[in-house]
Amino acid sequence: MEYLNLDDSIKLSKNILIISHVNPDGDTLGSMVAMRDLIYKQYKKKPEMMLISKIPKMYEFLNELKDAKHFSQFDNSMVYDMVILVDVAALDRICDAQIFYEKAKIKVAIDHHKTNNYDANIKFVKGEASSTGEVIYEIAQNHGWSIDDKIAEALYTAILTDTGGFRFDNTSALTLKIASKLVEAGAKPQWIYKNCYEMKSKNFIMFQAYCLNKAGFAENDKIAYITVYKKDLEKFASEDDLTEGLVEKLRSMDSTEVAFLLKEIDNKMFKVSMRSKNIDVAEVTAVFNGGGHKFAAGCVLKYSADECVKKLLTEIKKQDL
Ligand SMILES: [Mn+2]
Repeated sequence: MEYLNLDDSIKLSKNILIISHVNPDGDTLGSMVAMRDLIYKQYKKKPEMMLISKIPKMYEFLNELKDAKHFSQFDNSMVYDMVILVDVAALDRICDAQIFYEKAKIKVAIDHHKTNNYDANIKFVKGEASSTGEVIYEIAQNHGWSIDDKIAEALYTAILTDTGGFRFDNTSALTLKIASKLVEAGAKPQWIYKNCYEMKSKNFIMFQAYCLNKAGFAENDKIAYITVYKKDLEKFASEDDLTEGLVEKLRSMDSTEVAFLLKEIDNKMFKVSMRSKNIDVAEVTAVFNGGGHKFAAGCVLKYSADECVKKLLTEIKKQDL
């Protein structure tokens, strides 16, 4: 594919669309807003922003997201000069919105997933970056684009959430340097932290307490697990993703080596999220056609809850706990 330069391409494009991924997180949303504002400020063109699913409540503090529209509000026959995907690891992460990407005259991908391998005319993929927000910061620097306080806030949110609050092993010296530059540009760490991590509903806290109370343990508490049924989720009805962070809570226990969460999707069908401190849980979930990383992996099992737990425990015990 012919090499294109981002600056010239933006200048040539009359209409630009930025697409975030399904089940959006802080990185894809912060990156989308930042990219929109960077282009708007620098080129006086206002890209449109597309959501594939609802914005989690915790990210509504990013005011610019009010301009984002859901996929269903777009005219499918529309052809954009430029379509930019942010934090989209694979094209199935934008679901039916792929048609907009396929038709685009200039396709741009900005991402930090090492496995990113779809076609684009312009690609900024940095596997070693903590987040797409970090990649966008570098694009802005390299192009001499200015970063105002709103852009800084969006990029800081992207980096903060993808590094789990600067705790995960993707937090590099560069990540912290960029975060520092963003604070200088006007991002307020305490305010952003409060919005991302301290705005849970009462139902959310009570649901998590309820789940932790009925956690199961095996192998001298080296394995900890929770089963969440549809009826539980309905009972605590909430707009929040009630299971968010739950499996990490179990992992944080000193004795835990492997933690997993079984979430009922349908009768005899469970989505498994597995975390570990040392062992490779991607190897465990691969047995059940799942995928993921060494310390965080998942799969779907089609058995009763008891059978799922039994099968998973058997596989986990094969590892060197
Ligand atoms: Mn990301």
